[in-house]
Amino acid sequence: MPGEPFNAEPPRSALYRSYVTPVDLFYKRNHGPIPVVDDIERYSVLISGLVENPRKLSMKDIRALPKYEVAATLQCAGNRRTAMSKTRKVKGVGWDVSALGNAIWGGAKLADVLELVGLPKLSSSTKSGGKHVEFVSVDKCKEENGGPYKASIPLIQATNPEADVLLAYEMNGEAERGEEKLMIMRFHRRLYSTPKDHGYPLRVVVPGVIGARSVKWLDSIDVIAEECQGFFMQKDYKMFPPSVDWDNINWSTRKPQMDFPVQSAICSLEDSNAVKPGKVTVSGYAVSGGGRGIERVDVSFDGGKSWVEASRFQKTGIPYVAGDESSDKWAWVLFEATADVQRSTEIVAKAVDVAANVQPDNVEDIWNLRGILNTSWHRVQVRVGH
Ligand code: MTE
Ligand code: MO
Repeated sequence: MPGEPFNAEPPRSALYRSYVTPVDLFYKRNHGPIPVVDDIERYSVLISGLVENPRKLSMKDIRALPKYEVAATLQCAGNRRTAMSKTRKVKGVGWDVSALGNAIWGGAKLADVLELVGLPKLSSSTKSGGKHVEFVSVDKCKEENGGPYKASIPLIQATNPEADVLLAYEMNGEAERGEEKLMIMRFHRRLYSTPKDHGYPLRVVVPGVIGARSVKWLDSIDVIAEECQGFFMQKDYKMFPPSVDWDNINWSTRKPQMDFPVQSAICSLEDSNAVKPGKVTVSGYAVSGGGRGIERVDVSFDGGKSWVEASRFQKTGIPYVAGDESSDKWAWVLFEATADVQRSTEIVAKAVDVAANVQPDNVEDIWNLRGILNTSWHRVQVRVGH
């Protein structure tokens, strides 16, 4: 349908096969038509608002800053929404468990960019007076009445180098295949860029925070006195309790969702898959927000009565992240567990992050009208037959 936003997720069986999600398997979430920014010579990002020296930065200016590569999982707040809708209907795009992906983002740190306009780098103990940094995009959407998609993050996070917020011009160090690659080569003679669907030529990546704040196709940055007043900050992507529905909602009572909670899902099995009796191995992903890495993943082969600890696999090729030994605090871990299964059962996964946060067991308890943050234990029904 022309003009309809393009949304897509890979089959879950494709997702857990590689630690770094290939660009063509990376979910795509758009609120308007995908804009094509192809005149890189003229492309610039205006940085203004509460700054001493407002400035227009070209791609060349941004590329001249130190380049960082950060392994970060981007997850849509609506991931696993379809399952939440089964108990009581929610509003929003339906997603299975694959509205997320793990990429190696390459680009300049926002903290370095903001220093160019006179904003000093902050440590987490410095106050920034509640100011926010707003990202305004090139694409237009109906929720903003034809205006641009936008979002903001606190200045204290934006100017903290350790928050690893990037203006990314590379995704997995490669461009997308086929036509897109040709287009990039033709116009820019460079292979490396963030591909078109994911924000080419420049997108924000806010590690550990719901995908909605990682604005694609960046047009300008404003430093503002309070959080962005746009639709997606104020009238969407907020977490309400199960008692709030469309007839009694008061949007101003809640803050915009930022960090995502601990999450996991089984990817190697779908509901009603048949397996042979004997050893069954399940695989999937686990990830937490706010830089809280994964401590462990528990898997149950009897509907949650007993648990085994899963093992992790695939941790090669992770780039070094300054100041972080483990280098993967923003990234998912892939897990695997095996057990002997003799009859039909429910297989369950739940993850625990380094702050000992655990996923809630039932989706009913975290039901919310927008269907966001379904992080309940992931359950898969399997049939065992000879
Ligand atoms: N940025 C712009 N400009 N327009 C959008 O519609 N969608 C947001 C975010 N940034 C969006 C955007 C949402 S809700 C998500 S989950 C992520 O982008 C999806 O990023 P991806 O398409 O690269 O996976
Ligand atoms: Mo999203």
